[in-house]
Amino acid sequence: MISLRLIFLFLIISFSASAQKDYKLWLQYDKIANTDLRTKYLSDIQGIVSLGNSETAVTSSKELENGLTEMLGTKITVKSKLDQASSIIIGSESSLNSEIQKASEIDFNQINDEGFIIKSISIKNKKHILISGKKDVGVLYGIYSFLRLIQTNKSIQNLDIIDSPKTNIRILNHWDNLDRTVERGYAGFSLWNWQKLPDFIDQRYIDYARANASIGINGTVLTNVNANALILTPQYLEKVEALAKVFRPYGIKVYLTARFSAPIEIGGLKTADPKDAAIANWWKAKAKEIYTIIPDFGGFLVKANSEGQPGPQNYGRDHVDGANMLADAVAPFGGIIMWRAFVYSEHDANDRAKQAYAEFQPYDGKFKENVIVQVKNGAIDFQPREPFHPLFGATPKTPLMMEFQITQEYLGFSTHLVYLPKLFQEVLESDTYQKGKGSTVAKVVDGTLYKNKITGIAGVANIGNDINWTGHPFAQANWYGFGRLAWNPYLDSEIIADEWLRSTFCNDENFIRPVKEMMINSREAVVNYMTPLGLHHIMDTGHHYGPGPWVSNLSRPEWNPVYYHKADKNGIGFDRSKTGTNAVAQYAPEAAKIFDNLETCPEKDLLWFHHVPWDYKLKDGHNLWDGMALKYQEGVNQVKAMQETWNKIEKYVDSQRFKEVQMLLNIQYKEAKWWRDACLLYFQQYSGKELPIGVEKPTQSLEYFQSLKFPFAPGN
Ligand code: GCV
Repeated sequence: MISLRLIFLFLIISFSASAQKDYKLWLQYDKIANTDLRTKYLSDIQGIVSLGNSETAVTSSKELENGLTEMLGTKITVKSKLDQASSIIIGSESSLNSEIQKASEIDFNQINDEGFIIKSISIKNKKHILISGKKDVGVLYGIYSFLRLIQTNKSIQNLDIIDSPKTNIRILNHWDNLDRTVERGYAGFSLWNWQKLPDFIDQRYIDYARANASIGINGTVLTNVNANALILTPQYLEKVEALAKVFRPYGIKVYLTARFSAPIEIGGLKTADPKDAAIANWWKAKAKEIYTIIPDFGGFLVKANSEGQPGPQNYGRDHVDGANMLADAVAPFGGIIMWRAFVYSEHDANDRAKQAYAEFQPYDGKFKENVIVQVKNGAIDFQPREPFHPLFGATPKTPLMMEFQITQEYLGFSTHLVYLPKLFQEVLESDTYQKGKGSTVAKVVDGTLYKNKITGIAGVANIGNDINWTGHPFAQANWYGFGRLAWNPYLDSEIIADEWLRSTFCNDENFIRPVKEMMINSREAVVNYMTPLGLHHIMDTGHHYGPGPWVSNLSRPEWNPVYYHKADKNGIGFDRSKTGTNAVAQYAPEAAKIFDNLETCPEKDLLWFHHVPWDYKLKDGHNLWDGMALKYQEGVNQVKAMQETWNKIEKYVDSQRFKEVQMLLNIQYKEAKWWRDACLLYFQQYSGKELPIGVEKPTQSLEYFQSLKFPFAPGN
């Protein structure tokens, strides 16, 4: 009996240790396995000298103390004065005494207000490492960067690191509703427990802030863009204030979504017309009310006249009128307006891919200085692959911020392992040619192309209250990678994967090498088994879970997959060339020329821009039908290879995360085959051709796949 109890206790303890691993994200701070290395680090790190005393400075030194103590396996203590021990000295420019300043010879002009410098220095013949910045928040970022060096087992000799974020606003967009459901959320319910706020501060809020600060995220929009005006009432604002207070020491500002009709819904007014003085005054008063309790409130994110949301067009006004009215309200307090360009209308017969550009490009130069237009990475909607949005680079006088989707609405939810930084990097590296060759999307976004004052990158969060935050253990890498790329849009996603794996799992090369490769290939795998060769938006209706290329009965034409693939006896694909909808003309002439010509259009985007005959010869010699079928099969094979990789690394991973990923990969494999079979059976009706050798025969009929229903698919 006793032994049974002991076994039970042991199981509980080991389960909670594993669960903690899941929860701790990339901030595991595991004790360094290599003892020689640990001893080496210990000779350079005998203490911490913390010079600041602001909330952020205290937070930083605690994080450093905890991180180092855990990784070095010895208590590393914090002192306020330098002594004879080799120390990590932390403090902002103004806190450094003349002795440290002289020894470091730091030129603070090399960094911006959020940047940091990590430098090996010598004082009285003793080696120290200085982590500094113009402001305390820079020091905080420097500390996380230093901890990452140790986490990834890098040398800390002769350090001279100078780094600043390349964008101003690095922000998560939570599509969280006030009832705690999350639109397109696949990791449980919302983190924000509105009912218990403001008095109950969940430890999660603090750990959320730590995780974000560690990757440089400095803003969070707490609420869904499909907004509820109640968030702007005093009852909710005091809850928002409580969250802002938790996030402040971590350099994170709080933003809210503004429902355009709020003056009617919570203000008792008869209209929300932006040209009506009473409405403008209502927003001014609302802004003042918010800033009185949250002085560093960031501003509003707005989805207006998009998918049924209210907006200025309800009153015969335009997006400029709406955005500028709100901009005036927050301007006195230093706030900004992030106005989304995700618009398309059922009343517009134009190609949906053209509508946002057509509407927003002519507004260039008309927005107030504190407005930034938020544009999705592609012109349709967060597909596994889309060519970059034509608005990037097309508005020299209007800053644009990137909107990526970290949550995997169209990429297998949180059941599929897809490493998204690969997708993000592909978009950021794309050449818009708007100011000649080399005018990449990254240069638009970081403001270097047109010298914009405000710059930013937003990511639609994949975070919920699941123990592991993101549903899939590897989806944590997408949150991490988003933050790293928002900090520096030129980073290489493979390096980010390396960092993340080492910080989250271990430094053993036998683990890192194969698992990194698995992550890197995972993005192309999902494109292959869902939407190869430029296919897009062929997911099932509403929830977007699984294939639905046959769907044709929705009220709005552009909600139907048949609108996007246009398969018929002659071929497949959306003709956006000069002879089709001429969407290519929205790009700079050089890019337009590349996309317009069948010969030069990258094959990965082929069916995005062209309707191509089934017999069209692809670059590898296959005809289109065979090539497409082989791509679907390749995607399935890639998932199988991912399973094989994972099954070999069991000894490097705790059993819980090992099993979770193993089960999820099994689901992904099943679903990759589902995608392949359903799509090929459906398109085969049009191609009229046999499956080529090498492609497995479907085990179910098309009718079977068409009959599948998912009434409670999450996130919908
Ligand atoms: C928040 C897509 C999603 C919607 C989302 C919308 C948007 O259409 O399916 O859930 O709404 O994008 O980005 O506004």
